[in-house]
Amino acid sequence: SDKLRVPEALTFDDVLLRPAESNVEPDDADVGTRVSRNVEVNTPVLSAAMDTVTESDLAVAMAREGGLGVLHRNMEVEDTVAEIERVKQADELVISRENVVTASPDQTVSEVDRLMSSEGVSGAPVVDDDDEVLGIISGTDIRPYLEVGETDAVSEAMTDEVITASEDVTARDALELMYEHKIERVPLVDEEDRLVGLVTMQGILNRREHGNAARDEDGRLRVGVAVGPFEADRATAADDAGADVIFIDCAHAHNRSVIDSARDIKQTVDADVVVGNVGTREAAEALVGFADGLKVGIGPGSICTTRVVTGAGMPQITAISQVADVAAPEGVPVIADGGIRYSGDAAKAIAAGADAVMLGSYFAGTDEAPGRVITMNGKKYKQYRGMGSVGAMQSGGGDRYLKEEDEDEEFVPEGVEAATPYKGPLSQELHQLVGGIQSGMGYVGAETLPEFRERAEFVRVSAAGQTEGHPHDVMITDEAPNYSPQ
Ligand code: RVP
Repeated sequence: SDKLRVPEALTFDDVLLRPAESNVEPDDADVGTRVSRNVEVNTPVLSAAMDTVTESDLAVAMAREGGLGVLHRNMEVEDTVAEIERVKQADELVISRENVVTASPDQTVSEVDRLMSSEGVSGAPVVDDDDEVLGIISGTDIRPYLEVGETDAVSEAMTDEVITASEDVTARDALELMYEHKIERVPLVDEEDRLVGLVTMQGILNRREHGNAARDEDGRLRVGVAVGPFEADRATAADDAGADVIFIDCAHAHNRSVIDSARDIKQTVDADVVVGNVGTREAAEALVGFADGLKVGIGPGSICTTRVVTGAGMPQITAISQVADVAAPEGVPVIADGGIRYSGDAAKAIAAGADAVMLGSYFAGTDEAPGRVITMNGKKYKQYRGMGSVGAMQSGGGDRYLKEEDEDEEFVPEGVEAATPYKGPLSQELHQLVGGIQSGMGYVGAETLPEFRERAEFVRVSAAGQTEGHPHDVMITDEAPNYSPQ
């Protein structure tokens, strides 16, 4: 029957990039891209919105390296807001009044010491009831008092000759002041000497150190947030809190009620709205009219069982290419989500049409991911679970799979709970990933990602070719930073 005259669909291992004449050195290849209509980043990589991958710590690390972290949504809406604020404030040059930790002159030195360590700051302006700046107190002022066990008041210990600046001070001037007076922080004050903000040496150095960071117009780190397909309240709250991109997070976005809801959400927020996941041309056509970005992936994820549980799915290279065929002419960016094990997979995803890639398992083992390191048989791991696993669905978010929540019934999961090797800091992993993409661009002769998509040609790989491509007939003795056998 016609039903069995079926088209072929391909995934990462089915193809390779055909080498082409090149005058591009990998280090010069520019990987800047857009993750959505209005949001540019310097690294074409996003971290998955999963509760074992992206919370504020990882999102901060991602943005500092030029990419975008997408906060998961297995939390209360108010926690989503707090998480966004944590990312937005991480590298803020001027800490605004409400976020400055202050001391009052009649607190005891040990009280202030405890306050500073719980807030993670090393110094605090001392203000009176009218918020007028009287002095500044830091670890160096406090230590001599703590040594002798005295409970003196802050007013005794603080430095009362405070160097302040006005609200509109530039980073350069603030830094000059700090160097000149050998101080670490400058309170900003209004005409009446009332505290309006604080500039710290650490804040300025953070900015300098992360010159490639993904930042918004105000210089704050960028952050993405996942919301459920029908979670207008979380979307509005995330938008108000300053999220740069809102991701409508659904396992199958080519669904009438999901599309209607996503369109409504898009109309009520300022942030860009990326909709997913999709895996076909028709799905892209249904969404491209209003979405600011499309996310691709039906079943490729490392912890995903959608294809075996439901029998549905789309091999990822074909899915990316079908969606990009529709989205690219409309100027709508495409994000390839899931199934990326090696940097070469990321290069293939982009060459097939993606503007950026999203990874879960690749980052779940890093220091910045939630959860602690576990040791099994002498090896270190971190927990990594699908958002459609029983554990993750019990913590919320079953609507990702368009299921009604019913406490009496057992879940039909579409994901598993697993462990992934512990990897150390995220920056190292990302460095390998981006370096691999750049080298791929070198083999194809592309200086930019748009050029990469245009120039890239694929060849089909046989099973023999697949074996040839991995290390073979040897025993690996030293682990490479970017390769481990699957
Ligand atoms: P991977 O990088 O291969 O680990 O895949 C991560 C992606 O898998 C996520 O961004 C998401 O789209 C998908 N996912 C998350 N949970 C599940 C599941 O439980 N099936 N799938």
